[in-house]
Amino acid sequence: MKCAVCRGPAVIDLRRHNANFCADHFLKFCRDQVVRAIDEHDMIEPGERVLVAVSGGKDSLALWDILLELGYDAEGMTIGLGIGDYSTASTEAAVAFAARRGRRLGRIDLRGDYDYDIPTAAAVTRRVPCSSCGLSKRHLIDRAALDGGYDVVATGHNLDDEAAVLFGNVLHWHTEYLGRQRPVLAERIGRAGSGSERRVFPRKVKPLIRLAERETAAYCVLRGIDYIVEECPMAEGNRHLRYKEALNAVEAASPGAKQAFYFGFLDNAASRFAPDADGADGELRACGRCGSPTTGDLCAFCRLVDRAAGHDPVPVELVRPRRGGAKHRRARS
Ligand code: Q46
Ligand code: ZN
Ligand code: ZN
Repeated sequence: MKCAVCRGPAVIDLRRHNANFCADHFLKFCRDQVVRAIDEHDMIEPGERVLVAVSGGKDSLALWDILLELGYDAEGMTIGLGIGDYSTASTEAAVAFAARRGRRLGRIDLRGDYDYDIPTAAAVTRRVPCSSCGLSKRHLIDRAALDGGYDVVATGHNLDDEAAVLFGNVLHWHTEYLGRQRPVLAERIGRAGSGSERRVFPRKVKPLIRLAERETAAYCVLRGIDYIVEECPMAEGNRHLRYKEALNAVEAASPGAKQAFYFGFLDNAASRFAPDADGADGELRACGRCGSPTTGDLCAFCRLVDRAAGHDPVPVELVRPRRGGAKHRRARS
């Protein structure tokens, strides 16, 4: 197996590109894919301050590393979700990476700062954990970006993530979500409250859309980045993972299918659903407690805190969808 560029020994084969690469040219391939995504979708302008949402997994750490390698002014932000050993190890991986690169990592701990955690929120609200988790992460990262004066928030969603979400949205014809499934969500200016106009949502971008999960994992291994390998224990049994498995089966039979599905959607169909997303929010005003934009008196995050805070922590084992034997381990370079 030879590298497609230098003909040296290859370390990875990329069937969907019909090419093999040595370590150096694979790392270059990853950076080039990110440059292309950023350029094609006008994600980040030179000189802008970027806040990377860091989980401690392969995608967010690869993203942070690549943005730094490309010369972007990128700092990190991580949220302690309180999901047992998984969260502890995730935070450790994020902190270790930030220390190694000498970059600032903002930290919020749900239990310490807001007196709840994700397993407890799931138990109290009787909804799947990812519901309160996604809401908490979105709210706190947006808030941190606005308060910290960052121009843009970058998240580590990769091609597999986006294709799986698209698959689910198409299966159920969630047209409003299809209208929002874009690699860039523009910032929004509003007059939340009585004050003058200001940014109420930061711009959000997904620079890893041209890289598959296997590629971000290989990137981290080749760069010697320790990341948390285990999937979140609360994701077991969720639909997103089943859609990924289904798409992996299609991809194995037809390399490039995932890419064709997702980029075909962006090129041919995404704009057709934009009207379904526009106006779905209704009139926005300021949350009575935190000032975030909302359609009601209190934003969804403040309502979640009201319900979930102050309860004794509920152990992960009591909330996780299915009992399993997932192990915690770290990548070794
Ligand atoms: S949303 Fe759900 Fe993730 Fe939160 S509860 Fe775990 S699986 S961490 S990306
Ligand atoms: Zn090479
Ligand atoms: Zn609020």
